[in-house]
Amino acid sequence: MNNKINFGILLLLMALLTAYSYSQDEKYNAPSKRPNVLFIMSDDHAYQAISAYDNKLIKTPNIDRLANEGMLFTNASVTNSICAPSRATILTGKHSHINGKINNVTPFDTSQVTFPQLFKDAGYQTAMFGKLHFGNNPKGIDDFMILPGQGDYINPEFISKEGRTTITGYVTDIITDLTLDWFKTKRDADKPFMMMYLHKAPHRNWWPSPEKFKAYAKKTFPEPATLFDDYENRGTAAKTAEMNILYHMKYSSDNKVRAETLERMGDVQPVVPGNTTWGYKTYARATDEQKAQYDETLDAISADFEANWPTMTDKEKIQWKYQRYMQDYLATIESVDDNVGRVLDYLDESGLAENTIVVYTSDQGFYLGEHGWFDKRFIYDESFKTPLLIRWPNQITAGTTSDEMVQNLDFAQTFLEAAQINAPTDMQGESMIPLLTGNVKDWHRDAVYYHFYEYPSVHMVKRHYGIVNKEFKLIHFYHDVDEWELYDRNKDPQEMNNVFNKPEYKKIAANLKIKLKEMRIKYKDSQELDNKFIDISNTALVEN
Ligand code: SGN
Ligand code: CA
Repeated sequence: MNNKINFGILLLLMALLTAYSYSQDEKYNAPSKRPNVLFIMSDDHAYQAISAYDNKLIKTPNIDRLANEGMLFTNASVTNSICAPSRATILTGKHSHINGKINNVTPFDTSQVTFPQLFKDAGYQTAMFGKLHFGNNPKGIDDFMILPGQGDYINPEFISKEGRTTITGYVTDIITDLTLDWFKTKRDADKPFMMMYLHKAPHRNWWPSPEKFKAYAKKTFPEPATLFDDYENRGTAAKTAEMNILYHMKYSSDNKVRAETLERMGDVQPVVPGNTTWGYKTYARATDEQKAQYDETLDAISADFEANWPTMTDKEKIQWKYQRYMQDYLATIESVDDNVGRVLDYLDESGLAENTIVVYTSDQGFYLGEHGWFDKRFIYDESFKTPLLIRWPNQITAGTTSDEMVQNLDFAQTFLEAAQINAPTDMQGESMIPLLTGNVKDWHRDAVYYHFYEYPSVHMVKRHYGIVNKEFKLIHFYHDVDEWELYDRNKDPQEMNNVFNKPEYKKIAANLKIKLKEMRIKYKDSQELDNKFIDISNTALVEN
């Protein structure tokens, strides 16, 4: 009897909870069945290397499908252009200064609420495969196999609930195999799913699969207009950053010239200080059979380098390194695209595509030779912006584009609203549902806030914060400098001229300064916090 009453009360409670669980249902025409979410993210994938954005460098037909069948965001950005902080922002829906993961080194406070937990609590089945970057037991995830830290391209090790295992093969293929295997063997057809499918590629040092390494080493790519940038008309930060292709890209670990060749040539080392051979640690992981598949191409690269380097001008060295860089970077992306195709095909074959939101993004953008750079960190466009393509049948009109200022900060609230789960009120983003469903009038943000902290550290990009709207970008570099920069995004899309001190921009700069101040208050950032994070970082900034 008692049990019956208890059961009745339980049912009543569950009904109440369901009714309460989503009270924003006016905002979009929610499907009767809650949608699945497939969140695909790669590591350091520049939008310049997705043909839906720009087809000069590579064709990515599978990723492009999401734009053709969904929406492409041309002004999507991150709040802090570096790996682990971006992931923490995505999981928590909060800026770095609130979630505490300001750089790759400080620990992530796992007591925080992350959006996968809320999905799990709401009855979703959750899974994660690939690179998370931190932790070994992501909260709210039913099934996972994640790479430790940065992970490896060849024969990578994975962490799961059962411990660590090494899987033979190429990382991008393996992460996909694990994802597909989960869909085929573990998915509970009675529950919606939230899958995080997270690629390691195309992170440095860029190791392609053997076939693609061979094929891409023969290709030549167009150079960006600003490859030989001398940073005139920019501030100290651009001039002192250590991510220049000529000076900071390594012939060995990055460009894959054999250590023996460099040692024989002797005089190469001083040109790039610290041109160590440790990058070959990826190659060292390969079995003899796997090594043999790389050797012919590696030998050809070394032979070409040894024959031509001694007579190269600095300009030619930049060009040679840029081509090597693109060959490897883009080859890793072709694998990502092929594998995304495998997963999209599976969604089609299994009938899941119809009710699944598919997102493709990166943890930030990347420089592909623009301003003579590789890597990221800056608020300048190539690293501030990130690719974002979303497909959601019956909600997003196929083939649409949005230039609204959306951020990785918004993902959690967007997914939660799509899944009809209430978002915690202290999340700091905005749900993108109005944009996805074509109700642009319900989208009210016109500018975003950015803050980068990891300095002094690898690549030496100075601390800075700023405000960006569709027309302008105002930046304050601080800590060991106090410099302001202003860019006119429409007139100077390559960001070659800091106009902060130009009289004709005085009023604009003053207005933006006020807005930036308001924004810092709105997001609860402050000089006090800036100083606190400087103190914390002073204790230890060792890259992982
Ligand atoms: C390593 C890379 C850097 C990269 C950081 C952070 N060097 O230090 O180029 O910026 O990781 O990357 S490497 O020689 O080890 O590849 S992040 O994506 O994790 O933020
Ligand atoms: Ca990254």
